[in-house]
Amino acid sequence: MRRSLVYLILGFSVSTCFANSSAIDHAPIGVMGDHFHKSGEFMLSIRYGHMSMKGNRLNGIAISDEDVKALPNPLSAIPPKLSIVPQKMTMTMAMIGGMYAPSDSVTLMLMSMFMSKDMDLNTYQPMMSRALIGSFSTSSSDISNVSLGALFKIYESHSNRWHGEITVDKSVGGIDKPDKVLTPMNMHIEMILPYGMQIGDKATRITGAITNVRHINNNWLVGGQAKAKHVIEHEAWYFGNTIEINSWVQHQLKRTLSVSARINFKYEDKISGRHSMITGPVQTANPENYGGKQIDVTLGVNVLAQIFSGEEDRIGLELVFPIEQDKYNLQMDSDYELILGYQKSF
Ligand SMILES: [Cu+2]
Repeated sequence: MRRSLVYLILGFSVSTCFANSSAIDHAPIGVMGDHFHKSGEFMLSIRYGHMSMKGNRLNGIAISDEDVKALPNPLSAIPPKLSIVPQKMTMTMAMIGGMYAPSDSVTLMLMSMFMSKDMDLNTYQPMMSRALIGSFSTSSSDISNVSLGALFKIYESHSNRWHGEITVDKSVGGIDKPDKVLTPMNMHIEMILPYGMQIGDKATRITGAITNVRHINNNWLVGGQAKAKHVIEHEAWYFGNTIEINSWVQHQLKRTLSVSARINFKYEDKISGRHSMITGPVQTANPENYGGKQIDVTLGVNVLAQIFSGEEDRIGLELVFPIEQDKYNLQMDSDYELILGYQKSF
Protein backbone atom coordinates (compact mmCIF):
# COMPACT_ATOMS: atom_id res chain seq x y z
CA MET A 1 0.00 0.00 0.00
CA ARG A 2 2.73 2.37 1.06
CA ARG A 3 4.73 1.40 -2.04
CA SER A 4 1.82 2.11 -4.37
CA LEU A 5 1.37 5.50 -2.70
CA VAL A 6 5.04 6.31 -3.37
CA TYR A 7 4.59 5.29 -7.01
CA LEU A 8 1.50 7.43 -7.24
CA ILE A 9 3.31 10.51 -5.89
CA LEU A 10 6.35 9.84 -8.09
CA GLY A 11 4.14 9.30 -11.11
CA PHE A 12 2.22 12.48 -10.38
CA SER A 13 5.34 14.63 -9.98
CA VAL A 14 6.83 13.22 -13.19
CA SER A 15 3.64 13.88 -15.11
CA THR A 16 3.32 17.47 -13.80
CA CYS A 17 6.93 18.07 -14.77
CA PHE A 18 6.22 16.81 -18.29
CA ALA A 19 2.92 18.66 -18.36
CA ASN A 20 4.97 21.88 -18.45
CA SER A 21 5.46 21.47 -22.15
CA SER A 22 3.56 19.61 -24.81
CA ALA A 23 3.35 19.99 -28.57
CA ILE A 24 -0.13 21.47 -28.31
CA ASP A 25 1.04 24.36 -26.06
CA HIS A 26 2.03 26.38 -29.11
CA ALA A 27 -0.35 27.21 -31.95
CA PRO A 28 0.26 26.05 -35.53
CA ILE A 29 3.65 27.53 -36.55
CA GLY A 30 2.17 30.15 -38.93
CA VAL A 31 0.35 31.91 -36.06
CA MET A 32 2.46 34.60 -34.41
CA GLY A 33 2.13 35.82 -30.81
CA ASP A 34 -0.03 32.86 -29.78
CA HIS A 35 1.62 31.84 -26.50
CA PHE A 36 3.07 33.21 -23.30
CA HIS A 37 6.21 32.48 -21.35
CA LYS A 38 6.75 32.17 -17.63
CA SER A 39 8.57 34.96 -15.80
CA GLY A 40 12.29 34.96 -16.66
CA GLU A 41 11.97 32.56 -19.60
CA PHE A 42 13.59 33.19 -23.01
CA MET A 43 12.66 31.65 -26.34
CA LEU A 44 14.54 31.75 -29.61
CA SER A 45 12.71 31.00 -32.84
CA ILE A 46 13.67 30.59 -36.47
CA ARG A 47 11.01 30.41 -39.16
CA TYR A 48 11.40 29.66 -42.83
CA GLY A 49 8.63 30.37 -45.32
CA HIS A 50 8.36 29.53 -49.00
CA MET A 51 5.48 30.91 -51.03
CA SER A 52 4.68 30.25 -54.66
CA MET A 53 2.41 32.09 -57.10
CA LYS A 54 1.60 31.04 -60.67
CA GLY A 55 -0.50 32.61 -63.44
CA ASN A 56 -2.90 35.53 -63.09
CA ARG A 57 -6.41 36.48 -61.98
CA LEU A 58 -8.60 39.42 -62.95
CA ASN A 59 -11.02 40.34 -60.13
CA GLY A 60 -10.59 36.88 -58.68
CA ILE A 61 -11.07 34.90 -61.91
CA ALA A 62 -8.17 33.05 -63.59
CA ILE A 63 -7.10 34.52 -66.95
CA SER A 64 -4.56 33.59 -69.63
CA ASP A 65 -1.58 35.57 -70.97
CA GLU A 66 -3.69 36.37 -74.06
CA ASP A 67 -6.35 37.98 -71.84
CA VAL A 68 -3.71 39.98 -69.91
CA LYS A 69 -2.16 41.24 -73.20
CA ALA A 70 -5.58 42.55 -74.27
CA LEU A 71 -5.85 44.82 -71.20
CA PRO A 72 -4.97 48.53 -71.49
CA ASN A 73 -1.74 49.88 -70.02
CA PRO A 74 -3.09 52.51 -67.59
CA LEU A 75 0.30 54.07 -66.77
CA SER A 76 1.34 55.21 -70.26
CA ALA A 77 0.02 55.51 -73.84
CA ILE A 78 3.02 53.61 -75.20
CA PRO A 79 2.60 50.70 -75.41
CA PRO A 80 -1.22 50.92 -75.35
CA LYS A 81 -1.66 47.40 -73.88
CA LEU A 82 0.05 45.43 -71.11
CA SER A 83 3.06 43.73 -72.73
CA ILE A 84 4.95 42.05 -69.89
CA VAL A 85 3.10 39.21 -68.15
CA PRO A 86 4.19 37.63 -64.83
CA GLN A 87 4.36 33.82 -64.98
CA LYS A 88 5.68 32.65 -61.64
CA MET A 89 6.79 34.24 -58.39
CA THR A 90 8.42 32.75 -55.31
CA MET A 91 8.98 34.46 -52.00
CA THR A 92 11.33 33.05 -49.40
CA MET A 93 11.33 34.35 -45.86
CA ALA A 94 13.69 33.66 -42.97
CA MET A 95 12.58 35.07 -39.67
CA ILE A 96 14.52 35.16 -36.45
CA GLY A 97 12.68 36.01 -33.26
CA GLY A 98 13.21 36.22 -29.55
CA MET A 99 10.68 36.16 -26.72
CA TYR A 100 11.34 37.15 -23.11
CA ALA A 101 8.92 37.28 -20.20
CA PRO A 102 9.75 39.96 -17.60
CA SER A 103 6.72 38.71 -15.62
CA ASP A 104 4.05 36.01 -15.85
CA SER A 105 1.59 38.43 -17.39
CA VAL A 106 3.79 40.11 -20.04
CA THR A 107 5.94 38.54 -22.77
CA LEU A 108 8.10 40.74 -25.02
CA MET A 109 8.81 39.81 -28.64
CA LEU A 110 11.61 40.95 -30.93
CA MET A 111 11.65 39.84 -34.56
CA SER A 112 13.63 40.42 -37.74
CA MET A 113 12.94 39.02 -41.20
CA PHE A 114 15.04 38.44 -44.31
CA MET A 115 13.16 38.12 -47.56
CA SER A 116 13.96 37.24 -51.14
CA LYS A 117 11.66 37.47 -54.15
CA ASP A 118 12.01 35.96 -57.61
CA MET A 119 9.74 36.48 -60.58
CA ASP A 120 9.66 34.97 -64.08
CA LEU A 121 7.98 37.05 -66.78
CA ASN A 122 7.19 36.91 -70.51
CA THR A 123 7.63 39.94 -72.76
CA TYR A 124 5.39 40.30 -75.84
CA GLN A 125 5.57 42.58 -78.85
CA PRO A 126 3.86 45.87 -77.95
CA MET A 127 1.74 46.03 -81.12
CA MET A 128 0.94 44.11 -84.33
CA SER A 129 1.28 40.33 -83.84
CA ARG A 130 1.91 40.60 -80.07
CA ALA A 131 4.22 37.58 -80.39
CA LEU A 132 6.43 36.41 -77.54
CA ILE A 133 9.79 38.22 -77.58
CA GLY A 134 11.31 36.28 -74.70
CA SER A 135 11.29 35.42 -71.01
CA PHE A 136 13.33 36.93 -68.19
CA SER A 137 13.65 36.77 -64.42
CA THR A 138 14.06 39.43 -61.77
CA SER A 139 14.99 39.07 -58.14
CA SER A 140 15.59 41.10 -55.00
CA SER A 141 16.55 40.29 -51.44
CA ASP A 142 17.17 42.22 -48.24
CA ILE A 143 16.36 42.41 -44.54
CA SER A 144 12.70 43.33 -44.76
CA ASN A 145 11.56 44.47 -41.32
CA VAL A 146 12.21 44.53 -37.58
CA SER A 147 9.53 44.56 -34.92
CA LEU A 148 9.23 44.90 -31.17
CA GLY A 149 6.04 43.90 -29.40
CA ALA A 150 4.42 42.85 -26.16
CA LEU A 151 1.81 40.24 -25.28
CA PHE A 152 -0.27 40.91 -22.18
CA LYS A 153 -2.54 38.53 -20.35
CA ILE A 154 -6.19 39.53 -20.17
CA TYR A 155 -7.77 36.43 -18.63
CA GLU A 156 -6.56 32.96 -17.79
CA SER A 157 -8.30 29.94 -16.30
CA HIS A 158 -7.45 26.25 -16.34
CA SER A 159 -8.86 25.72 -19.83
CA ASN A 160 -9.29 29.17 -21.37
CA ARG A 161 -7.05 32.18 -21.93
CA TRP A 162 -7.29 35.57 -23.60
CA HIS A 163 -4.36 37.85 -24.37
CA GLY A 164 -3.66 41.02 -26.29
CA GLU A 165 -0.71 42.14 -28.43
CA ILE A 166 0.73 45.49 -29.40
CA THR A 167 3.67 45.51 -31.80
CA VAL A 168 5.55 48.25 -33.62
CA ASP A 169 7.03 47.16 -36.94
CA LYS A 170 9.54 49.05 -39.06
CA SER A 171 10.06 48.17 -42.70
CA VAL A 172 13.78 48.50 -43.44
CA GLY A 173 14.05 46.74 -46.83
CA GLY A 174 14.98 48.55 -50.04
CA ILE A 175 12.15 50.41 -51.79
CA ASP A 176 13.79 51.07 -55.15
CA LYS A 177 15.85 47.99 -55.96
CA PRO A 178 16.64 47.67 -59.68
CA ASP A 179 17.13 44.67 -61.93
CA LYS A 180 17.52 43.94 -65.67
CA VAL A 181 14.19 43.87 -67.50
CA LEU A 182 13.44 42.67 -71.07
CA THR A 183 11.38 45.52 -72.53
CA PRO A 184 8.79 45.22 -75.33
CA MET A 185 11.39 46.99 -77.53
CA ASN A 186 13.52 43.83 -77.10
CA MET A 187 16.20 45.53 -74.98
CA HIS A 188 17.59 44.52 -71.61
CA ILE A 189 17.43 47.62 -69.45
CA GLU A 190 18.08 48.08 -65.74
CA MET A 191 14.93 49.49 -64.17
CA ILE A 192 13.44 50.02 -60.69
CA LEU A 193 11.40 46.89 -59.98
CA PRO A 194 7.63 47.17 -59.44
CA TYR A 195 6.21 47.46 -55.90
CA GLY A 196 5.55 43.74 -55.42
CA MET A 197 9.22 42.92 -56.07
CA GLN A 198 10.46 45.46 -53.51
CA ILE A 199 11.38 44.05 -50.12
CA GLY A 200 10.06 46.96 -48.11
CA ASP A 201 8.23 50.26 -48.18
CA LYS A 202 10.04 51.98 -45.22
CA ALA A 203 6.71 52.42 -43.42
CA THR A 204 6.18 52.10 -39.66
CA ARG A 205 3.19 49.99 -38.64
CA ILE A 206 1.39 49.30 -35.42
CA THR A 207 -0.21 45.91 -34.87
CA GLY A 208 -2.98 45.16 -32.42
CA ALA A 209 -4.20 41.61 -31.85
CA ILE A 210 -6.38 39.60 -29.53
CA THR A 211 -5.98 35.86 -29.08
CA ASN A 212 -8.14 33.22 -27.39
CA VAL A 213 -7.09 29.63 -26.73
CA ARG A 214 -9.64 27.21 -25.28
CA HIS A 215 -9.07 23.59 -24.29
CA ILE A 216 -12.06 21.39 -25.08
CA ASN A 217 -10.49 18.43 -23.28
CA ASN A 218 -6.97 17.07 -22.74
CA ASN A 219 -6.46 16.25 -26.40
CA TRP A 220 -8.34 18.94 -28.30
CA LEU A 221 -8.17 22.72 -28.34
CA VAL A 222 -9.49 25.56 -30.45
CA GLY A 223 -7.80 28.92 -30.94
CA GLY A 224 -8.69 32.21 -32.53
CA GLN A 225 -6.80 35.39 -33.29
CA ALA A 226 -7.87 38.71 -34.79
CA LYS A 227 -5.09 41.04 -35.90
CA ALA A 228 -5.01 44.50 -37.50
CA LYS A 229 -1.89 46.16 -38.91
CA HIS A 230 -2.02 49.88 -39.51
CA VAL A 231 0.50 52.21 -41.18
CA ILE A 232 1.36 55.15 -38.91
CA GLU A 233 4.29 56.68 -40.81
CA HIS A 234 5.29 56.28 -44.45
CA GLU A 235 7.21 57.43 -47.53
CA ALA A 236 5.77 58.35 -50.96
CA TRP A 237 4.11 54.93 -51.35
CA TYR A 238 3.28 52.05 -49.00
CA PHE A 239 1.57 48.66 -48.89
CA GLY A 240 -1.97 48.71 -47.49
CA ASN A 241 -3.27 48.16 -43.97
CA THR A 242 -4.27 44.58 -43.18
CA ILE A 243 -6.86 42.72 -41.11
CA GLU A 244 -6.32 39.04 -40.42
CA ILE A 245 -8.51 36.46 -38.67
CA ASN A 246 -7.17 33.04 -37.79
CA SER A 247 -8.97 30.13 -36.23
CA TRP A 248 -7.49 26.73 -35.60
CA VAL A 249 -8.17 23.31 -34.14
CA GLN A 250 -5.35 21.25 -32.65
CA HIS A 251 -5.37 17.62 -31.66
CA GLN A 252 -2.74 16.06 -29.43
CA LEU A 253 -1.81 12.55 -30.57
CA LYS A 254 0.71 12.27 -27.76
CA ARG A 255 2.47 14.78 -25.53
CA THR A 256 5.21 15.38 -28.08
CA LEU A 257 3.06 15.35 -31.23
CA SER A 258 0.04 17.37 -32.32
CA VAL A 259 -1.71 17.98 -35.63
CA SER A 260 -3.67 21.07 -36.63
CA ALA A 261 -6.03 22.57 -39.16
CA ARG A 262 -6.35 26.33 -39.53
CA ILE A 263 -8.37 28.76 -41.56
CA ASN A 264 -6.93 32.20 -42.27
CA PHE A 265 -8.85 35.17 -43.63
CA LYS A 266 -6.80 38.16 -44.75
CA TYR A 267 -7.81 41.52 -46.15
CA GLU A 268 -5.26 44.04 -47.43
CA ASP A 269 -5.81 47.57 -48.76
CA LYS A 270 -4.39 48.65 -52.13
CA ILE A 271 -1.05 50.45 -52.28
CA SER A 272 -1.30 54.13 -51.39
CA GLY A 273 0.82 56.67 -53.25
CA ARG A 274 3.18 55.82 -56.09
CA HIS A 275 6.77 55.90 -57.30
CA SER A 276 7.24 58.10 -60.38
CA MET A 277 9.87 55.72 -61.86
CA ILE A 278 7.69 52.58 -61.67
CA THR A 279 5.83 52.77 -64.98
CA GLY A 280 6.41 49.56 -66.99
CA PRO A 281 3.62 47.97 -69.11
CA VAL A 282 3.17 45.27 -66.45
CA GLN A 283 0.34 44.78 -63.93
CA THR A 284 2.65 44.98 -60.88
CA ALA A 285 3.58 48.61 -61.73
CA ASN A 286 -0.01 49.73 -61.03
CA PRO A 287 -0.80 50.41 -57.30
CA GLU A 288 -4.45 49.48 -58.03
CA ASN A 289 -3.37 45.86 -58.61
CA TYR A 290 -2.61 45.16 -54.94
CA GLY A 291 -4.64 44.09 -51.92
CA GLY A 292 -7.97 42.33 -51.58
CA LYS A 293 -9.27 39.29 -49.75
CA GLN A 294 -7.88 35.80 -49.46
CA ILE A 295 -8.88 32.73 -47.46
CA ASP A 296 -6.34 29.99 -46.83
CA VAL A 297 -6.61 26.62 -45.11
CA THR A 298 -3.56 25.04 -43.54
CA LEU A 299 -2.58 21.63 -42.25
CA GLY A 300 0.15 21.47 -39.65
CA VAL A 301 2.12 19.42 -37.21
CA ASN A 302 3.98 20.35 -34.00
CA VAL A 303 6.70 18.07 -32.66
CA LEU A 304 8.77 18.13 -29.46
CA ALA A 305 12.13 16.40 -29.71
CA GLN A 306 15.34 16.39 -27.73
CA ILE A 307 17.92 17.56 -30.30
CA PHE A 308 20.07 19.94 -28.28
CA SER A 309 20.53 19.91 -24.50
CA GLY A 310 18.18 21.87 -22.24
CA GLU A 311 14.47 22.10 -22.80
CA GLU A 312 12.98 20.05 -25.60
CA ASP A 313 13.28 21.50 -29.10
CA ARG A 314 10.06 22.44 -30.88
CA ILE A 315 9.55 21.94 -34.58
CA GLY A 316 6.45 23.10 -36.43
CA LEU A 317 5.42 22.64 -40.04
CA GLU A 318 2.44 24.00 -41.92
CA LEU A 319 1.25 23.71 -45.50
CA VAL A 320 -0.97 26.54 -46.70
CA PHE A 321 -3.51 26.22 -49.53
CA PRO A 322 -5.59 29.17 -50.77
CA ILE A 323 -9.28 28.30 -51.12
CA GLU A 324 -10.65 31.72 -52.02
CA GLN A 325 -8.85 34.60 -53.76
CA ASP A 326 -10.70 37.84 -54.26
CA LYS A 327 -7.80 40.18 -54.93
CA TYR A 328 -8.31 43.65 -56.44
CA ASN A 329 -8.08 43.92 -60.24
CA LEU A 330 -5.22 42.06 -61.93
CA GLN A 331 -2.87 40.01 -59.74
CA MET A 332 -0.96 36.77 -59.60
CA ASP A 333 -2.63 33.57 -58.42
CA SER A 334 -1.46 32.26 -55.01
CA ASP A 335 -0.46 28.63 -55.30
CA TYR A 336 0.79 27.26 -51.97
CA GLU A 337 2.98 28.14 -49.02
CA LEU A 338 5.15 26.12 -46.68
CA ILE A 339 6.13 27.30 -43.20
CA LEU A 340 8.77 25.54 -41.12
CA GLY A 341 9.80 26.69 -37.68
CA TYR A 342 12.18 25.81 -34.86
CA GLN A 343 11.77 27.07 -31.30
CA LYS A 344 13.89 26.68 -28.19
CA SER A 345 13.13 27.92 -24.69
CA PHE A 346 15.72 28.67 -22.01
CU1 LIG B 1 7.68 31.70 -27.32
